[in-house]
Amino acid sequence: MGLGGPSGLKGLAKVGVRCALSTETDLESLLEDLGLEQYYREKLSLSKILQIDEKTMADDPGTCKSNVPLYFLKKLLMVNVTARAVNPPDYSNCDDASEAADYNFDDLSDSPNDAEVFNPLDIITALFLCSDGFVQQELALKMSMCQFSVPLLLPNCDTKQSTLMLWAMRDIVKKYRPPDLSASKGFKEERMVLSELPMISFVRLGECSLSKSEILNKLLSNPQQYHDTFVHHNMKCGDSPRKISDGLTEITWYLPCGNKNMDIFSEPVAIANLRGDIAAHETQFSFLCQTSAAVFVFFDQLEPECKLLTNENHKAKIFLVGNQQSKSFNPDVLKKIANQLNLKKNNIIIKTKKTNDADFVKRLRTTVSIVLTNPGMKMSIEQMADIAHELGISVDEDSPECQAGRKNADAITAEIEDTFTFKEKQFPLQGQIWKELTFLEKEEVRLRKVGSEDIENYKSNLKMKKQELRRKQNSHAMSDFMSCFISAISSKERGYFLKWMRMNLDNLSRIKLSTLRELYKEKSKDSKNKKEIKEIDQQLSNSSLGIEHFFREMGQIYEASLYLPETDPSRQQLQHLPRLCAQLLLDGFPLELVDGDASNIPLRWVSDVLSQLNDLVSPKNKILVVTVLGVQSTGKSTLLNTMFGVQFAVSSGRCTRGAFMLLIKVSEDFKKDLNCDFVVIIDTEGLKSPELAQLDNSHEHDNELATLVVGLSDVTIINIAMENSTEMKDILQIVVHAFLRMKEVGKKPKCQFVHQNVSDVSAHEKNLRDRKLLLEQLNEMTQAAAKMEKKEENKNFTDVMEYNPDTGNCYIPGLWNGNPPMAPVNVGYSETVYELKKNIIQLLGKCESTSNNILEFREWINSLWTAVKHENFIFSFRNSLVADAYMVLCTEYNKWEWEFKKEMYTWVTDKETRISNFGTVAAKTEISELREYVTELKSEATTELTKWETMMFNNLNKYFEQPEGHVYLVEGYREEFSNSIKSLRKQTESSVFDQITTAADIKQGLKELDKIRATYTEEIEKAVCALIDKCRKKKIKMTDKELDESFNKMWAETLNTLPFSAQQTSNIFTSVSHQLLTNISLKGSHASELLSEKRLQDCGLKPFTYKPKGKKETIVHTFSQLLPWKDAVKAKQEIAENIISACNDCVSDKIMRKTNYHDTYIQEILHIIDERLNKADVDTDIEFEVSLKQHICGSAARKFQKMHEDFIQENDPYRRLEKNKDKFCADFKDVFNERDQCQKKAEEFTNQCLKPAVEDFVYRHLGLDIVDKMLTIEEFSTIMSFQYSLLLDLISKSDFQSFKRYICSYEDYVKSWISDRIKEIFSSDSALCELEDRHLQSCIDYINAAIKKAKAEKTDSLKTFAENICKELGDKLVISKDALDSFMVLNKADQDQFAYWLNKCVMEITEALRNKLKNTTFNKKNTHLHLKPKNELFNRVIGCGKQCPFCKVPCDAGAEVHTEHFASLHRPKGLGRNRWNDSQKLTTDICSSAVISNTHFKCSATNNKWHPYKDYRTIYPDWKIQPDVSLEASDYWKYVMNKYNEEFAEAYDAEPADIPATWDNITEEQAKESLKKSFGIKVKS
Ligand SMILES: Nc1nc2c(ncn2[C@@H]2O[C@H](COP(=O)(O)OP(=O)(O)OP(=O)(O)O)[C@@H](O)[C@H]2O)c(=O)[nH]1
Ligand SMILES: [Mg+2]
Ligand SMILES: [Zn+2]
Ligand SMILES: [Zn+2]
Repeated sequence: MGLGGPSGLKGLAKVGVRCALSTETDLESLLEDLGLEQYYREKLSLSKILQIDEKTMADDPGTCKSNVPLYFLKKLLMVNVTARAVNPPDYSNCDDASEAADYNFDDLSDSPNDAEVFNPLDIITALFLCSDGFVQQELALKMSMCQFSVPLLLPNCDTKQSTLMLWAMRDIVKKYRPPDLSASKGFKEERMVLSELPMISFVRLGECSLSKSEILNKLLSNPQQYHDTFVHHNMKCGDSPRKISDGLTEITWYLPCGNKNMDIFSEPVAIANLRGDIAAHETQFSFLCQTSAAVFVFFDQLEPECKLLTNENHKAKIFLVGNQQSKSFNPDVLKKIANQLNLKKNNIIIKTKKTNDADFVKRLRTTVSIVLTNPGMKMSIEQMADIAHELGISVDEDSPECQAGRKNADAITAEIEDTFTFKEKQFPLQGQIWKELTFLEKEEVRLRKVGSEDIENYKSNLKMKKQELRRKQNSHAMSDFMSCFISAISSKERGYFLKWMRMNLDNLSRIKLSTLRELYKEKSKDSKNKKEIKEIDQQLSNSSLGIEHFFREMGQIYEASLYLPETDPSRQQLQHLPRLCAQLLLDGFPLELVDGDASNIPLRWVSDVLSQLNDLVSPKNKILVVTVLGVQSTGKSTLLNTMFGVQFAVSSGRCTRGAFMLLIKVSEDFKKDLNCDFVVIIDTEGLKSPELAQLDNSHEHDNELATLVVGLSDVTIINIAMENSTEMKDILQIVVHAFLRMKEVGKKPKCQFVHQNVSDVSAHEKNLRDRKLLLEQLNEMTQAAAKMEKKEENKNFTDVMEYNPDTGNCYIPGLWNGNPPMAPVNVGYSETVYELKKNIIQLLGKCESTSNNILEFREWINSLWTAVKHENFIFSFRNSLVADAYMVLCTEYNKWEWEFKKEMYTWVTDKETRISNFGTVAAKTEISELREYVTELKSEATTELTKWETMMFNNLNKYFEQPEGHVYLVEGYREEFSNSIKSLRKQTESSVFDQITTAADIKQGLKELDKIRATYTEEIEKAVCALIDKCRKKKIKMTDKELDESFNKMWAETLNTLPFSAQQTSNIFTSVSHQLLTNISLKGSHASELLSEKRLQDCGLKPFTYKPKGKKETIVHTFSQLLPWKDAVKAKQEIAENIISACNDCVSDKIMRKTNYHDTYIQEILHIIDERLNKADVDTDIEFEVSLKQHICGSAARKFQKMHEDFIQENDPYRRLEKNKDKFCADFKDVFNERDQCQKKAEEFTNQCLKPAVEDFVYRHLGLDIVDKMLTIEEFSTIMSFQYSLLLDLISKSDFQSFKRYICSYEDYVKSWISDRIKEIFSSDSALCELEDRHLQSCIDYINAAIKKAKAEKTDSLKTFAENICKELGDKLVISKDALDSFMVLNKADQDQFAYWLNKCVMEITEALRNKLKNTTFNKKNTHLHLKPKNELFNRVIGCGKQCPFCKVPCDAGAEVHTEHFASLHRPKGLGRNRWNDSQKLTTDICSSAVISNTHFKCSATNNKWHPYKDYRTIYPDWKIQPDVSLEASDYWKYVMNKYNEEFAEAYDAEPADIPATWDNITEEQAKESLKKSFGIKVKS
């Protein structure tokens, strides 16, 4: 037998170049035709064949011949028994091929019309030759599941080297029932290469007219069910010539099921079949003869001298099988040979004319059965390796990698005697310690056993216990086995090593486990056997030992090492473990996510592995996740394995524990369809029925698991075995809960129901009723679940789930076609699973949200699991992705909101200016009636408001449509923001209307006065003119003095003729009283009575002090302590002071503008008070409210009274006239003397008319700009980032007083902080100057343009000229009428001259104003601003102003209108004065811990009755207090309280708190870090 060596395939290296046929070997040309040539060298690998690509979605290879092998492979991997039928390819539609432009004549043989087709055996042989060991194993496994024969000896026709496929078959494990076990219903589960079975071989000598393979198939088939185990002549393509598969020896097994009537053979037997003539394959024949119990030789014609058959080394019994009907059949030769071989009659089987096929097969069966009763030779395939070596047949396991892997694996597994003791000894970290750790981790967030202990102390103790356990873990040195394991998986043979490990471990525990599993399955059918089941379950868990246990230990070793100092060498040595594991994940090995035994996730370990994975694949790190959920042992793992070709552990009984994930690559060309780089598959432990779940409280475990995996998945497969509908109901309940929770956190995974074991093909139609029923049940359960989770708005399953009853169901027939072990996989099973796979891939492709990347997946695992550990999932869920998305949304919203406000502010300023100029020459409207003008403006305002409102809605909608940024996660907040827009519009509308009305009313009030003044001016002017005429007539030169005298005389006389009436002032107190009464009377008669007790005039004179009436009021807070009496009083006093301060700000703002009083002013103030009181969480009584309002209104009325009087005085016509007397006089003299007035008048006009208007203009706009600029600073972008900056600043200051102010007078502190920030930004910076300059310049530009325009229109008087200028500026500047009034009509000065001087003066005032502004302090400017930046910013960052009812931290919600208040960071209540009653020590309890504990509180809201903290929402329904999920969030305040414990105690007049031990370890850095985390601040800063 010639060993050809590897040189035979040289030609293949030249890919794409076709060599002349003569130099090409059969193998080369066939591989080329099959499209496999490239894989002959670089073998097909699992990752290559499992990846999801376009082929996944295509049903057949089409017309392309070279696609055939890969399609065969694809179908085979899905255990489709029709896999062999992909050959030949379908040529039915093949026109496009011939249309190809450059028709290649060399390729004629490839043309579709070529009738040449591949023999299936050639395809199989070629595939095995081109696959690596792992693919070979997979091929063999799937072939054996299809009950196809598998290669035992694989030929290579080029090298003439056969290979024993021992490794390839290693994975095949079969279960059967030998006769000796049939009574006990026991069974045997064996790895087939290890079982010592008799082998019966079938070979052919020379030509043979009997189809050996077909006869064999009949031999092995049931009468009812024929199955093609071997490829034979009469099947599709079976007759096409074999090119490379002669010499192939196949093997299959016949295994009994223990039923005499069904079993063909009652003993297990291996059947081998050699392809080709034994004369040409002597080696193979020898091999068979030395390993088989019997060899059946098929022949037509025998040579008399047949050396082949008479070889003495052959141990097997020989049987001769001939066909009498064959022409060449020669009985004489047969007799001779039979004698030579010493064959008995039974050893010769001749098919005669009389025997039909059935009889013939029966005869053969009988013969085989007889052999089996006394086989003589029994040998396992593993043992055949030696014989193979002797004969020069190579063994696939000979490869060095395989051997090295085996050596490493054996070194570990050889030492294992008892799995349980091995685990105890070698895996100490994952045993009891890990379970205790799990308990502590859960208790930390459940606080079930806190009892009467101080919560924070209790938590601190738990933390120390955890550290202690980690120390204990670290005290164990790593076992030798673990080091061996780690070094083995670091080697390049790790693939083989892990496979060997898996098989070895499986072999070790199989016997024990499979009996236990069977027992478990048996017992769990009847829930009465509770105790037994529990015991079996425990035993199962004790005796199972798989690779996952090694990895689990690795994870624990790693996690524990993180508790060592960073510099510790043993910690550093373990740093690489996550990367190692990440590489394995990439190689296709599963990672244990949930440890099913401890029911916990090693979060740090898993996180770090995923981070490493991310590093390895980035930027190709996008993933989509498919999960399966269902009752135990319903074939979930089988389903995934079939679907994706993976190898999750499969077995009957309790098998998968916890949850495993693995990665499947998506091919480059398919990424555009799927939009991800990997598909993650998660297999989970089966859910238990409630009866079983009760036993070990695994209900909780099931729920946790389901919530986790549903939360992680994009598509969840719900696996239901149809038989048992109550079982289905139970798991659906768990599933519905999980979906409901996901909806709450903003994730809406898709789901696909899979109904298994459906027998009928028309299932889908027939099950219409069932589907309806299913949906009804789902709806019912949704309602029940919604009630439990207190989310009753969910009425239907489709509310929580994207589910279409018609397409969301898949009916899968039973897995086996017939009875195992001899049943092949049902074609229907494979085909429907394939449909399901396509369906799921399509669903994945449709996931609108851009898929998560690995890091986001990691974040989901963390947040889901953390929330799952809490008792109340929804309320404990916190995820940085959601937080980020919320933050971004808030930031965006704030931008839109500011845009809106800015536009409306500018609009209303403009309109106010117009109203001020109404009725003057500067008026910008044709409308002469002010009321009418106001109506018009209001309608204009409505249009404007609607425009901007719509814009905001559009922005919001657009925001939620974008694919990035995980916007779907904050979909739940959409409504709030939408309502906020509506509310913003409403508020703005009312304030805009108010402003217009007020401006108009004030203007209206001035109208009479204006008229009077105008008449006066007219009279005076007339008089002056008359005087001038009179004087001129005198024709004498008059001295200045004389002129003065005559002017004075005229002035006095004229004034005497004018009817002066003193201007009436109103009594503002009356108006304010009236408004107050209206406001108070809404609160009932008692309130009105209280009001009438005191005159408003007597109120607000002294500082407000709160004097509670009646006996000691009880304001009770938290636990058993009442908030001390004086603290309660103090709290109210503080509230009052805050309100007073806010109202004072408002009043001074009005006064500063020097306008008239208007009722809207006091209404605004009352509104402020009401709103503040409403927000204040202290219970405010009516006495308090009335006295506070009286105080504020009294004081305000007094100030308004003065303002009003000032205003009237200012606008009094007589006074005004008097004020202008000098000017009139001067003008009179100038005109008389015919002096040129241009310069003087120009100066006057600019200084009195334009300058104040320009200054006012700048101040009107500056406020807006300042806010604009401030809002670009990160800290003002959202409430949360503001809080973050504020607290960060506080801790950096490390000043106790600041902390105290922050806590005790929050608003005050915030206000001054904002002021400081504004000052800081604008004093250090020339930014303000720039802004001022810009406005100044734009204003001056307007003026210059107006002058230019006025110049173009020739007028005859300066007054008209000036008026023309004013008219131009009427919508920009508020023109003082007064200044214009004093413009003498008689001035006939030169217009151009005037304009010249005007320009000059304007330039001068520009400079003057610039200097003035430069020299004005920021504070001074601030008082002039119309829009107060401080207030604007304050309103933005103060949010809704509500405070946590327990610890008083402010609400962080970003939408102005929200239904739930929440805070990112709660603090110990002691910081807010809370103390223990008896000891007077400040308390350390934090509400975010209290709400998950079993403790109680009482306060006035609970009527001083004890109320469980957990149930706080019945008392404070609008608060959402999330538990501190990270357990570190409150580190900031813990640090602060620890640091200033004494100071706080002293300030609060209490005793210092007992600080829990672990608080001492918190560093400033950690405190800052916790702050960052709590507010979701990204690295920056
Ligand atoms: N008769 C029948 N057996 C099936 C079917 N599907 C799977 N099996 C067998 O049922 C057994 C259990 O299958 P698994 O895939 O391990 O089931 P599982 O749901 O993953 O089990 P757990 O992980 O333990 O919950 C295996 O022996 C499968 O071969 C089916 O449709 N019909
Ligand atoms: Mg499973
Ligand atoms: Zn709180
Ligand atoms: Zn709020």
